[in-house]
Amino acid sequence: MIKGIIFDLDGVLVSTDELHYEAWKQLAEELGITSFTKEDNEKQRGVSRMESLEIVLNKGDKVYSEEEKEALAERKNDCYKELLETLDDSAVLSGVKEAISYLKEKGLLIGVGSVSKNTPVILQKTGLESYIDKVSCGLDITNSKPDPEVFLVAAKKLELEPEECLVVEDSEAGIVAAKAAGMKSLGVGPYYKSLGATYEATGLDADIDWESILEG
Ligand code: B16
Ligand code: MG
Repeated sequence: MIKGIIFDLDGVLVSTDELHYEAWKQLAEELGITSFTKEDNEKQRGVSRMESLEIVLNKGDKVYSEEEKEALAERKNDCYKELLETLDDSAVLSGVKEAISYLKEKGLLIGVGSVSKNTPVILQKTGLESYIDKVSCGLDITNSKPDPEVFLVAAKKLELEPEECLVVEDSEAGIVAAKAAGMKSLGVGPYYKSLGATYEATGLDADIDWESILEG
């Protein structure tokens, strides 16, 4: 029996995945890397900031020290944070508020499980804060997805057992993390069919059979 739903943030609740792409693309261009594409950006879904940086740097041939990499990641984050300043509730993806309201009415607990360290500001700026019971994010963890830590921390904060939680994700790393945490998953987003999730839907605005999913 499912008692709590843990939602990933970027690409599931909000469209910030587009802003991540814009910020990484800008950094790549500043470094003289012109071949960084949307396809490369798809590999950054759900993975940490430093791992995402490696995906950009692998498109070029220059070698950077750890110190330089830290500075580059910070540069990207500054650009991303600037883009986040314009964020409002229009960034909330279609069907999100309706799905959460329905689940809350059914007595489900609602959590967020995101490796993003910008999670609190995103929830605040989009007005999603009031929909969420507990947040587990990049500020709470040391290991990024596909490690299960972010979802296990979310379950603990919700005071639920892992098997009582369902994860909603748009990334393969996130689905692997959910499995490793002992949780079932609902895969959404442009790649929902190839994520390996327990259940699949194009997005939270799809006709989802929550009744049977919640029975576990
Ligand atoms: P930040 P999620 C992930 O969020 C993004 O999908 C990924 O592209 C990003 O690198 C990561 O957060 C770290 O974000 O740089 O803001 O700390 O999908 O787990 O909600
Ligand atoms: Mg995501």
